Amino acid sequence: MHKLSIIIPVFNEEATIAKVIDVVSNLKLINNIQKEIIIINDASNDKSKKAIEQAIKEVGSENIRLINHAKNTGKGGAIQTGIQLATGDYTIIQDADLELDPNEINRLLEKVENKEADIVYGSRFLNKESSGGTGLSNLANKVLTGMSNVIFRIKITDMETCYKLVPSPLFKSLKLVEKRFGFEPEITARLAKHRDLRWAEVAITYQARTEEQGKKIGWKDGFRAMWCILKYGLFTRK
Ligand SMILES: Nc1nc2c(ncn2[C@@H]2O[C@H](COP(=O)(O)OP(=O)(O)O)[C@@H](O)[C@H]2O)c(=O)[nH]1
Ligand SMILES: [Mg+2]
Repeated sequence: MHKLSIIIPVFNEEATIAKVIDVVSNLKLINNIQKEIIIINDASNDKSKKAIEQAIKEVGSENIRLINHAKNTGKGGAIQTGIQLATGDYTIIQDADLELDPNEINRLLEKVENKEADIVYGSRFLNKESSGGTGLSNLANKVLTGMSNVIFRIKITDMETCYKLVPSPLFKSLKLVEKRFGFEPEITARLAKHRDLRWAEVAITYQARTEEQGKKIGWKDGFRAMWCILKYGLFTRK
C-alpha cells in the first residue's frame, strides 16, 4: 500500500474536530504509507466549519481536502461524497469525535501490509479490558453483529465499528445508498457478497461519549440497522 485515504464525516463536532484533525494529520503510518485526509462537513450548524478551517491552517493544507455539503445528508451521505474523491489504495473512516484513537489505525494497516487480509475491521469487543460502551448499546451492537454474521455469512465481532479498512477501488464500486447510520450494515452486507475477500479484525480502544457530549446515534438507528441488515443481506444483489 502506498497511500491511505482517511474520510472524516463531520456534523456539529466543534468540540472535537480540531483535535481529530491535529492527531490524524500528525499520525505516522507504518511502512511509510502516505495519507490523504478528506473532511466532509455535512452542513454543520455549530462552529465546526470555522474550527476545521482553523485546524487546517495550523497543520498545513497539504494532503487535506475539505468539502462543505450545502445540506445535511448524514454519515453515509458524507462518506458517499468522500469516497468519490479518494485517491489512496485503501480507505478508512475516522469519526470526528474522539471515541477511537487514530493511532490504532496502524494496527489495521498491519493486517493488510502482512498480507493477512483484504478487509480489516477494528473491533471494540475484541478488547479484553473493556468494550467502552454502555450496557444497552453494547447489547444492541452484539445483536446487530450476530444478525449480520448469520445473514451475511461472515464472522466478525463488531459490525457497527467506525474503523473499516477497505481497498478504495472496491469501496468505490459498491453502490451505497444509505444516507445515515444505515451505512454500517449496508457496506458490511455489500462487502460480504464478494465471497473471495479475506476479513480480519483487530482490537481497538473505545471511549464512548454520551448524548450530552454529542453522540448522535440512538435507538432508532438500531432499528434502522436491523432493517438494513435484512434489506441488503437478503433482498439486494451485489
Ligand atoms: N456527515 C455526517 N456525519 C454525521 C452525521 N451525524 C453523525 N455524524 C458523524 O458520524 C460520526 C459518528 O457519530 P456518533 O454519534 O459518535 O455515532 P457512533 O460513533 O457511530 O456511535 C461522527 O463523526 C459524527 O460527526 C450527519 O448527519 N452527517
Ligand atoms: Mg462516534
